[in-house]
Amino acid sequence: MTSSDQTEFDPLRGEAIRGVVGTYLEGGHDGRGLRIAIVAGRFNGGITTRLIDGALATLDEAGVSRSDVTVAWVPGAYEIPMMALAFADGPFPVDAVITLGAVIRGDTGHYDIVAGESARGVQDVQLTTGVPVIFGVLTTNTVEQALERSLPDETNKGREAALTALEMVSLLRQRSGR
Ligand code: INI
Repeated sequence: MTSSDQTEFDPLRGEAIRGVVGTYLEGGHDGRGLRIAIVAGRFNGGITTRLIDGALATLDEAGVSRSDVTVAWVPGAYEIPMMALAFADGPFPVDAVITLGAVIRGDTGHYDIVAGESARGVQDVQLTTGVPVIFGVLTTNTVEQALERSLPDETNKGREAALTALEMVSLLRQRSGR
């Protein structure tokens, strides 16, 4: 048995738990009818664009209409929470916000501040508004690591962020009885 055998979620174990509790919730990935905002940092924009590509392809697969998707560029990861708040709490709130960015340690002396404040702000927005705001901001040591996490395949972190958005919307709707 490898360590990933032991650490990865096993659906069979999940089903066993479903059978022994009163209520068991799991989020789905049906995006039909959902309104989604993508807030992307222009800093390291070559990476961010690759993350947007991954997110859009995944939203397409899930049935989200492109006309229900808004993409907003902000200067960098530090500005992401402010724009996310505008989408989560504005006059026409979306169902979920996907934040995408790239903070690369090698390029910045204030890596910890930019990365940390971006993450903290995103969490603040989702907890204060109740709208899921997904943290798809890469925080890496090198450009190579950022490129590797934004490949045009199943491992793309923008794709992962989009799936997380769909799952959280689904879970929160089940919890609220919608
Ligand atoms: N913004 C990023 O998104 N990634 C970075 O790696 C980065 N670096 O290296 O500094 C970065 N800085 C800009 C920051 O997000 C703000 O836009 C800027 O500080 C103005 O508030």
